[in-house]
Amino acid sequence: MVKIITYGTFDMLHLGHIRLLERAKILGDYLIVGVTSDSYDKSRGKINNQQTLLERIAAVKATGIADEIIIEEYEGQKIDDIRRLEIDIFTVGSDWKGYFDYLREYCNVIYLPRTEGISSTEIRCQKRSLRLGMIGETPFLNKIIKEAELVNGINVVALYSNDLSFMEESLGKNIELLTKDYSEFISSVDAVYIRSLPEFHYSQIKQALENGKHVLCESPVTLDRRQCEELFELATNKNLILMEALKTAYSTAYSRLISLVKTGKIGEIISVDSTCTSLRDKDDKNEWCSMLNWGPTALLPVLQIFGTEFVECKISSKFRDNGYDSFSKIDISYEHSVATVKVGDGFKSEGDLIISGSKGYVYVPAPWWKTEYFEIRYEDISNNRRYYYHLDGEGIRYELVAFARAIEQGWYFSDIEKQVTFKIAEIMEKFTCRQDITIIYL
Ligand code: C2G
Repeated sequence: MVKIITYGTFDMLHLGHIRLLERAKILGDYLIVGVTSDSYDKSRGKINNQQTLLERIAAVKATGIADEIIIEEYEGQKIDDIRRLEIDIFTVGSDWKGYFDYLREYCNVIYLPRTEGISSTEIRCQKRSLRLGMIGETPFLNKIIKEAELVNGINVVALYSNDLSFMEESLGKNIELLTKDYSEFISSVDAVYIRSLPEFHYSQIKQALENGKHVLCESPVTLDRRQCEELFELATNKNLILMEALKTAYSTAYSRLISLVKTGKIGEIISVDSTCTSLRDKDDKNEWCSMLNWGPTALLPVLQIFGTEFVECKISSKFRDNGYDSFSKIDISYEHSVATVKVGDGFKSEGDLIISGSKGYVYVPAPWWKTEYFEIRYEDISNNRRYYYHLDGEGIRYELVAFARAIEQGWYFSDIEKQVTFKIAEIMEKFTCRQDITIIYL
């Protein structure tokens, strides 16, 4: 019996896939198909899958061509499978020609003609065509444009801005509409991404929602808790998506570490120490408060681990003449735990995250907010564990994928709990109003 194996994602199963499977089958007697897992696909940069692993397996099974289906979960698995399953022939489409020649050491390798004119990417782009508009004046928007190019079906078509000087010329020329006319802007998009000064967020979000547009807005969503709650209620009432853009929350490594500490891996958690600093580019006109710039990110693990009901919050800040803080230290006390958060764009420190527990601690090296890697360390270092989850583009593309998916399905499982979003708005409100919070002036 001649055993053949082939592998693929098989997202949105189409004629090209089916032809490949049919041709693979007639190379021998028994065809095994390896379907890639979601995490493996994400680790190799395939972030646009529309279907889950189970849906993709079911689709391949329904063709009736495969004699056996396995899951491909890690790089190098092919060698293990070929040896374990005593495979005679490995085959794959000709778009991979040469890439798998190393398998010739273990079996025959045959590249089959790829079916031209059809691909999962094209099908996804036809299925989803989200016209995204951007609001803001910061160079960060260039990153959004670049990252959006990697998300199937999202097209940045318009920019509403009072100052276009930040825009990279090569990127700007691909945007159909650069305008200061809001009505022209809002009528040309399906959804907006907002990265403007936080004091403008409330009105910009409200205007977009009232125009029936979905919103992805950088954190803090507002500088007023009540307004924040009002906007989320408005979005719900209008069946629109309002999502907080805080890219750290969408990175695999970060979300896995939060889940791990909640399983009790390091025992009872007593403290979280989170630092985020980056010396501001002196000619960056968008000078912000360090607290507004870094506070939401630095506070995220504290609020997600300990919750939003703390006993006391005290902030020690060094302020510039213009009233913006160049450095702030936030000391938060809970009933049975504490947290220390340091943020600054005028002072530099080690941007790590340390979560301390009764059995061990989590160490996330700088810059922890765009981490791919963290360690769980114990008294007996032989028990230490290291975790690595590949991260492309700081997490922005995963955030855009989550936003596009939320719009498609009409709801979303938020990577950031709403109470956390509201609490961030509340803390920022108290800090900027210098009210109802202890502030020590350094
Ligand atoms: N394919 C094809 N014609 C197309 C599209 C895809 O013949 N129009 C083939 C691919 O060459 C591949 C299989 O169908 O052999 C599955 O394609 P994908 O689902 O895109 O997955 P891919 O990542 O290309 O699979 O490790 C091997 C890879 O996983 C191969």
